[in-house]
Formats: sequence, C-alpha cells, structure tokens
Amino acid sequence: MPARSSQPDTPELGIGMVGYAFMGAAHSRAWATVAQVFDVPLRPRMAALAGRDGAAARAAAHRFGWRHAETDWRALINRDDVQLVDICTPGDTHAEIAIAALDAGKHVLCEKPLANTLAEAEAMAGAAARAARNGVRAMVGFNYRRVPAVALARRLIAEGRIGTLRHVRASYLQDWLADAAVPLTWRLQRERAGSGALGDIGAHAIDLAQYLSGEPLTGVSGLMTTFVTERSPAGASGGAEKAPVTVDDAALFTGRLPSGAVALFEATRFATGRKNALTIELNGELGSLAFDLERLNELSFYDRTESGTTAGFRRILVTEPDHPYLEAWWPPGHVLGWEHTFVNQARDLLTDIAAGSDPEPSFADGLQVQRVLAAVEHSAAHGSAWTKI
Ligand code: SOE
Repeated sequence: MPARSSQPDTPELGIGMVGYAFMGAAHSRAWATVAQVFDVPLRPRMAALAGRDGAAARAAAHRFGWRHAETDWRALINRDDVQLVDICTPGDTHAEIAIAALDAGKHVLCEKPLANTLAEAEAMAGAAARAARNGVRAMVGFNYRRVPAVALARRLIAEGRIGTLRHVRASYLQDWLADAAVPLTWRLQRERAGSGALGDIGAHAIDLAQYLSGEPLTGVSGLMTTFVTERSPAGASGGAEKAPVTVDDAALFTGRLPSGAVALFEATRFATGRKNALTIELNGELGSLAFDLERLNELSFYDRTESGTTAGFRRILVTEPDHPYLEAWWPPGHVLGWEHTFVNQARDLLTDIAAGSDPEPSFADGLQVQRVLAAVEHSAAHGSAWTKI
C-alpha cells in the first residue's frame, strides 16, 4: 500500500488539458493517480479536456476520466472550474495557448520542448515571469527529471560526490523512423514540430545535462542530417505523392559548460534497435554517475575515494524510501516505470503551486534549452561553426 494519501479535506485544483494523444494519455493517468500516491496539498480535479474533433475529444474525455470536453482551447481556459491548463499539443500551438492561459491567471504545465522557436520561447518565459508576480505558476514537462534515479544523481552531484565535473555524455536514441515507409506525420514537419530528433528527444538530453550539472551550456558545435527526405503523408493511398520531411533525423553536437567541463550529445530516431534509449554519464574528479532509461530503477556510481583495489561502478537500486519520491510508492525493490515520472511531476507541480514557489523546470529553464536548440541548428547550418549561447 502507498505510505500516504491525500486527506478528504484537501482543497481541489481544477485541471484543463489541451490535446489527448500520447502525452495527453500519460498526463491523464498522472492527474488521476497522483492524490492516491502522494499526500498532495491540492487534489487535482480533471475538469475538462479540449480537442478540435468533438466526437474524438468526448471519447478521450470519457476514456481518461475528464468530466467535460471542449472543442476550443480558449473555451477551456475560460472555464471557471479550470485553474491549471496542461498543454499536450504539438509545439506550434504551445506559445499561443500558454501565454493566453497565463494572462488569464491560470497555472500552466507545458509539454517539451517549450516552443518551436526562440522568439516564442522568449515570449512564453516573459509571460511566465509576469504571471509569477500574481502567484500564477508555469512548468515545462521535462519529465525525466522525475525519474527517482535521476533525482538521486542530482542530489549526489549537489553533495559533491563526483567533485569537479569534467565530462557529460548524453544520448537519446530511437529507431521508429529507420523504415523509409513510415508515413509523414506532424513530428516530421518543421512548421508543426520546430525541429526533429533535436527538439523532440535531444531537448531531454540537454535538459538533463544542464539539470544534473547545475550549469547552462555556453556554446555548441553541431551536425544535423535528414536521411529520408520525403515520405508519404499519413493516411494517403499507395499512389499518393510524397511530401518533404522538413526536420532533422539525427543531431550530434559538442558543448561547453562554464566550469570548463565538456559535453557530448547525440539524438537520432534512426538508431536501429534502440527504442527509447536515453543515457547520460557524468565524470568528475572524485567519481562518475551513469543513468540508462532502459534500466530506470538503477543508478551507477563510481566512487574514486574508495580503495582502488575494490573500487568499481556500483549499481544502486533506487527503490529505497529515502530515495527521491520513493517514500510514497512501493516497498523496496517494487520497481517503477516510465509513466510514474508524470505522477511525480504532477506531485511537484501541485506542491509548488500550494507553497507559492516557482516550479522547476521553469519556463526560463525551457527557454535556456531552446537557446541550445537554436544554437545547434545555427552551428549545423554553418559548417559546425562554434556557436555561443
Ligand atoms: C517521441 O519521440 C517521444 O514520445 C518524445 O516526444 C518524448 O518526449 C519522449 O519521452 C519519448 O519519445
């Protein structure tokens, strides 16, 4: 049984969610279960979901447990029973929805990457800063910060356990585009997704590198490529004309951190056999930490202060009650999965809203990731030229 759960008199916070596909499903489950797991100071009330197709939105609302369905996100924002707007749509709509919601005094959780362009991300961070003065909070959904092993790595680094940082090595590999017959969807269109592998999955690697090191990247040199330059539109019949893929299929880049540490990144959706392989390793003067999403309940730690005779990478099973988030989950060894990161994320956001503190990752953090994305694109377009951030 969970260690604690919310109390009957816990006040409610009305949630309105825009979008109901992959991310909408994951967020819905988090809102539905967070108060069962954690003793949250606000109990989410799944007020309404918005989607353009009325019948599909109603079906999704019924399936995921939302009380109402709207076909216009503006109507969702204006509802009196919605105090927080959760944005789970493609990147081209993030800025408009988030700024409208914040200006209307609604808290916002926005999926990553924050925006499709630097200008949009700047406007969103500005809107979040204005809203914060009135107690309105904004968070960007870099959910991998909420893997207990990643949060533990952050804690160990902050405690100085790996000492002065030398290298960060982060890669995010998927293979769902390796087949040239996979159709063209929004994730392959620049005007809808902003960029390809870089923004979709590279953004997670960048956020983790900056979060774990506690340092912003100061410059990058990048290389990007598109292997399959045209594909058949989704739903088209066999003879339909192909349309161009306007985003990157793979992005590789190096970077520097203010401390003098160097970083190496790889993001691709063509790594045949790699389904959702996010790895990050940090090497410091006193030790190293390594995380692999495919073994997300584990953290590898090498402690150079131990005797060289027996030192070696140690596998920490991150399921103990004194590990981040775990006190409220299951007994030691009863492992968590990918979807629980969204529950932990919802817990943190509700806690910050109730406490009147700014959640992390903030829109300013999302903007910093966006600056890195823009710099990598700029560098790649200019022969991998070193590009300052
Ligand atoms: C698709 O590539 C995707 O769902 C990303 O958009 C997510 O952010 C990542 O967690 C998994 O892959």
